[in-house]
Amino acid sequence: MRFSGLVLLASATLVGACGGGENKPKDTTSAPASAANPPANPAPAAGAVAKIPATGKTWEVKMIGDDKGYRFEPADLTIKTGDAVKFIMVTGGPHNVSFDPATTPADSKAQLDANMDGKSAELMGPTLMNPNEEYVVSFGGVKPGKYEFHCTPHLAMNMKGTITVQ
Ligand SMILES: [Cu+2]
Repeated sequence: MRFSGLVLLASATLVGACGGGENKPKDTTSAPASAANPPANPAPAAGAVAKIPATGKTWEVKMIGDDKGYRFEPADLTIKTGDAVKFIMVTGGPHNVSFDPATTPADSKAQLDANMDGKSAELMGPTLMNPNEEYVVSFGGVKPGKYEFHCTPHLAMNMKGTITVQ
């Protein structure tokens, strides 16, 4: 099977040379100096933090709810800066992973938040409903410290864990 390259040339040459008669507006009032239009500012806000992808190992944490209770397995994990943690929905959802803004180390809070895709709120990952759904959090640029997390729907059932970054 062979494809011959099909090149679509969209030649958008506008031939509308409109040299129409000059229709000067009557100059009865002098045009006011143009109001200062605020320039569009596409630049990100100062202090914005960009996501830093993981470069190290990817660890796995299962999210489980069964007759033994609701839990992360393992609940406590030690990783290195630049690793990633993959949360896997196994049973008993919906689950999520939510870091507590009050306990997350201040010097890495913005970075961790920036590293989380599809957040529902600050430091709160999306809700995983179905078995084998995954949510990966990069710890790129996240400094050493202890990061406490929980599952929002099952916080009252003590579905909590910690990630220690070395
Ligand atoms: Cu849960």
